[in-house]
Amino acid sequence: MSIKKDDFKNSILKHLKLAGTTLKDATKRELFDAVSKAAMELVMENWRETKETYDSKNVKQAYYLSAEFLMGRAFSNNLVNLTILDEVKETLEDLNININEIEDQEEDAGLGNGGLGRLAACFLDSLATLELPGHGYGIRYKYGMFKQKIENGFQVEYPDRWLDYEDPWEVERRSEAVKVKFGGEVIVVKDADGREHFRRESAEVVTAVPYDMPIIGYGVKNVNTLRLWQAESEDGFDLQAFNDQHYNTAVKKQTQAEDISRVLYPNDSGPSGKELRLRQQYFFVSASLQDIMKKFKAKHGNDFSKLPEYVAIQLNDTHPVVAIPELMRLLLDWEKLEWEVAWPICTKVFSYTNHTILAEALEKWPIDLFKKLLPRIYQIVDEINRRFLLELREKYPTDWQKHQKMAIIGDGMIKMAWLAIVGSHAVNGVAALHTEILKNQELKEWYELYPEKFQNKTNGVTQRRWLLKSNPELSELITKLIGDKWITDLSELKKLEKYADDEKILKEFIKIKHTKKEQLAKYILDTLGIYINPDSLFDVQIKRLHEYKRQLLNILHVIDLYNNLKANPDLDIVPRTFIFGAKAASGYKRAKQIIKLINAVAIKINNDPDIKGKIRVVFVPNYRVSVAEKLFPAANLSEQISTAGKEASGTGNMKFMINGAPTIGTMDGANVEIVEEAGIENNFIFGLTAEEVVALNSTGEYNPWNEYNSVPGLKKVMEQLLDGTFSDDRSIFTEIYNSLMYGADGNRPDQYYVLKDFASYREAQLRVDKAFRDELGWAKKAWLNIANSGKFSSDRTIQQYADEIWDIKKTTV
Ligand code: B1H
Repeated sequence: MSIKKDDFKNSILKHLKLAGTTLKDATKRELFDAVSKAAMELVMENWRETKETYDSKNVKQAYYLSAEFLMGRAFSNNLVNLTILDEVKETLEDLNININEIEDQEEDAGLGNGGLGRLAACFLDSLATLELPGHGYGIRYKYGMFKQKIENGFQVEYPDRWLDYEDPWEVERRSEAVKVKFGGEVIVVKDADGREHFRRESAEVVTAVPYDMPIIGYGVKNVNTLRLWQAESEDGFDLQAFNDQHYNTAVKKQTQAEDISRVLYPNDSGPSGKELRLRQQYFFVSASLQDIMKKFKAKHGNDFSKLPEYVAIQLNDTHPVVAIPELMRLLLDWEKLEWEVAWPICTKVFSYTNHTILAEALEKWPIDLFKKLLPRIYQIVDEINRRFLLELREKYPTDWQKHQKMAIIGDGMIKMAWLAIVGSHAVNGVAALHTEILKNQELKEWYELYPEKFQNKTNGVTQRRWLLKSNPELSELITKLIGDKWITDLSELKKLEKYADDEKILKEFIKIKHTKKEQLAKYILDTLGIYINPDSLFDVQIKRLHEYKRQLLNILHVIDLYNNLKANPDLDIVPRTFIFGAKAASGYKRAKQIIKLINAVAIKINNDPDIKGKIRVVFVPNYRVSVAEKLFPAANLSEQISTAGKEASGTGNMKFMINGAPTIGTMDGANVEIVEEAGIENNFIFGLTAEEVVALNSTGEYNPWNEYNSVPGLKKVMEQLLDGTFSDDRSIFTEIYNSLMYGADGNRPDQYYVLKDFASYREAQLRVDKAFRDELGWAKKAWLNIANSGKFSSDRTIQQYADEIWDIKKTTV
């Protein structure tokens, strides 16, 4: 689309006027609101037309159910996708307004933890851009991912008050609110035909109010919808109790209802098992399914056999899996279908994505809790389980162990992943290696039972946000060389390969990388007061803090390097800046200790004059989408060093790649495919393979003391965790030390093989150091990574979901 600058300007002025202010008096936030609302006017028409088109063409639509959507900022991204960013920028310049300052008024929509939530956001962008009828359903958390501050080297969490100002990019749709019931009693009534009817008595009723965000396709008219539900009490507060001066009682019901959408659980890859979490899940799932059914019935009446022809529902991990019994409930209790009719409808509608094999992240709910909160849903799960076990017994008549292992209900728990597999027609992993591990190890018996359900869908990222928007300088160079088709077809980047030996082009690329590094250095100086040298190698690890991701391996290597520099101040190394960004789950003690260690090492090294600035360590607090947009383009080296077999895919690895940062990493997750595409010679692979990890696990013979005693320098590094080198309080890193050397919390010593991989990692880092000295040689590696990153567009991923799972079709508006 294109805009008339005068019209847009007048629209901005109109919105300022409606807000009771003027161009002269408006605060930056008021300007942000006015400009956003002016843009929203352009969006609204396409949004309505999109709904009408999908409706009149009667197309199948997909719904992505996810407890998390890590959207980040909407402003610039939406202007980019509307293809009006430059015009808006000029319009604002005419008004003496700097667009960057306006952009910075917006809080990130941090409604997710990390990769899983951000993947959902990238998928929505791709759906709209590919003109596919696909939408998101989730929760409008009042408080998203907590704000992280570093105080005295420790992480401290503060609430994320992202909704303090009204969000101009969302539309409240109160008239489409629905009710969700919890608890109470299930009353069974038999009718004359002997059919059972289920009614609920004395349930707690919560109102789900939808708020819609437009998902704008790039350069097309399609505007899809992200619908987020907010929980409210059905009838406000209890006026009677208020009149009787029982204030707490008066608002209790209200508070209890609002609690449901109050805050995102900040546990990446590890659920909480708490009742409120189950309430959140059922709340948004029930509201979404009621919404989907309402739309279906308005269009197709009561012929529910047609539901799978018009509706596909993707379950993003197990968090929304209660949708399977909930749809059964709607079909059985509300629509009076027979079980045998309803069940195949369900399995055809649902498909399930698994995002992790970490045992602690596999959701299970205690039967008692589940039954109390969702009595009718429990009955249905029980029946699903009963029927499934019959099927299993038929197939494996005497294999009791298998029956026990695969039962949906067992050991006092409801196993949500099992329910997901039984109730879906497709189950997918998120990278080739991950899917193989699911098929051959974690879900082996399931794969044997239902081989036809299993698929791989390697993750991807949207190049609109992660290249076009966040790296306009590199985008411009690419477009100059190969045209702009890559924006909607990333495989076009392959055409860059022919410039891999073109010195002039590589130098342009080097210059751009330097510009992005200067911009990041300025941001870090402005926000943290820390100077970093843009000529040093920017070595970046940004992701959630988790032991399996091994930030610890990275920082132990930094300590070793520091020791070597202290011993030999003239050591010839490439100057490096080690950059970290990571939030730890609030209750994850070890992760928080590792953050403290990184900060302690940073202070020690950055203040040591002997080091002469050769190495620097920076921990960027409050890592989030908007900061990621500054970090990826500025990176020289991408740290992807998880214990092999543990990182299902990773998506940060892809964002580095498309911005020209080679990977130092293990053969894990999508790293395997990155190396396959870009060449092992253009990346730095090290460490145990997933198979070797499995083998080591099973022998139980690994002993970290062997590495401790034999790998040069390692003993010293480990001792420094205890001897006060990095902290006056000698005790604070003991637990890290103990977990590595003795094991903790019932785990084996060094369960993530940090010491085991240390030597191999250091050797890979030496290869990096050597390669980086050859400026053009390095640029060529980086360039070949970019040229071969086509596969990692979420457009490719989404087209595969559309073709191979959902069967939805491109629908042009
Ligand atoms: C991933 C999660 C996750 N896998 C539970 N699992 C959560 C699990 O709040 N919870 O309860 C939150 C998140 N997140 C990530 O998904 C994987 O670790 C990455 O490897 C993968 O790239 C990403 C997207 O598929």
